[in-house]
Amino acid sequence: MDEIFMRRALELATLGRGHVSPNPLVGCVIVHEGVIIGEGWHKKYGEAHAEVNAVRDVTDKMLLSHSTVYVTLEPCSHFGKTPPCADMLIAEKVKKVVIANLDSNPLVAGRGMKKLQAAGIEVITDVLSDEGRELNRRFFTFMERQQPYMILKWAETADGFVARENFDSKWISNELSRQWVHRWRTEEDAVLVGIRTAQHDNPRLNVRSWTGRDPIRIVIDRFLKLNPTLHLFDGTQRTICYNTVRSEERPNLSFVKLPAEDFLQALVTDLYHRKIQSVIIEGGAQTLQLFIDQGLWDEARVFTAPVTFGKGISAPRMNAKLIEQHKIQSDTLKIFRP
Ligand code: AOF
Ligand code: ZN
Repeated sequence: MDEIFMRRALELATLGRGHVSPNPLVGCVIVHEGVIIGEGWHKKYGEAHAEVNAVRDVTDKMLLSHSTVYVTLEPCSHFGKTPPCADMLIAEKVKKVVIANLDSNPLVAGRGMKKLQAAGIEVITDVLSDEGRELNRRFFTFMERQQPYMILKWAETADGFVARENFDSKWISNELSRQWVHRWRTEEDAVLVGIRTAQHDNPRLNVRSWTGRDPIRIVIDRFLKLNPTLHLFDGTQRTICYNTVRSEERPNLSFVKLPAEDFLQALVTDLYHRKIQSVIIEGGAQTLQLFIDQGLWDEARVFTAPVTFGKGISAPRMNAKLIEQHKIQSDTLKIFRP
C-alpha cells in the first residue's frame, strides 16, 4: 500500500515540472484509513510546499491526527521562502509520515525527519527512493555535486555526422523531434551553445513550438569574437556569455570572465552559484566533446535521422550506456547516461 500512495505522490510531484527550480519536485498525499483525503504538490518556486498544499486540500482537518502523510521528499526543517513543513505536520498532529528521499539540502539533511520523530510521529523512509532520485536527479546532482545537471543533445545522420563541413545543413532531425527539443527547453534552467553554433546557426534558443518559459541562454565565447548583432545578444532573454576577457553587466546580458585554465569546471561552478540547476547543451560537436572529455555530463539525448552525408563534422564520441529509446516518426531518439 505504501508504494501505491507514494507512486501517486510522485505523479503529483511531476506537475511542478518547469516551475519550481531550483527547488525539487515534491508531491504529497494524505491517507486516512486507506482513503486519500488530501493531495498537493509544490507548484511554483517561492510558493507553498507540497505538504502545505496537501493539508489545505483536506476538508475535515480532524482526520489528520489519524492519517499518514506520503511525501516524496523529507519535510523541510528550515525557514526558507516558507516556514518548516515538519513543524506544520507536528502542529497538525499527523500520525505517520512516509518519505521517498531524504533532502540533500544541507539546511535540511535529516533534520526534518528527526524533528518529526522527536515529536512522536512514526517516520518511514526510502519508499520508492530510486524513483524519487530519478525524478529529482537535477536537484540531487545540484545539491550533492554542487554543479548543474548537464544534458547533452544533438542530432546526427545515420552515418554519424552532425553537420556538413561548410555548416550549411541546419536541420538533420525532423520537425517533431525539434518540437521535443522545445519542450526540453521549458524543462531545464538553461541552454548552452559553443561559439561555432552561435556563429553559424544564429540560434534564438527560446521556446517557440511548445508552451512554457524560456531558458536562460549560455554561450561560450572565450575571446569575445562573436558578432554583437546575433540573436543571442538581443537582450530579449536572460543570457550569459562566458569568456576569458572581461566581465560586464548589461540589461539581461552578463559577460562573465573565467580563468583560461579549468575553464569548463569554472563555468559549471559559476552556474551552481547562480542557482542554475540544469543545463541542456545543444552544440556544437566540439563543445559537446569538451564537456564529455571533462566528464561534465549526466545525460545525452541523441536523435538519429535517416539521411547520410558521406562526410562532414563527426558526432561526439562518449562512453555511455543506452537507457531509453524512442521512435519519433522517421527519427530515433536514444537517451544515454555515462
Ligand atoms: C518540502 N516540501 O514541497 C519542497 C521542499 O525556500 P523554500 O522555503 O521554498 O525552501 C526550499 C528548500 O526546501 C529546497 O531547497 C528543499 O530543500 C526543500 N524543498 N521541501 O518539505 C516541498 N519543495
Ligand atoms: Zn517544506
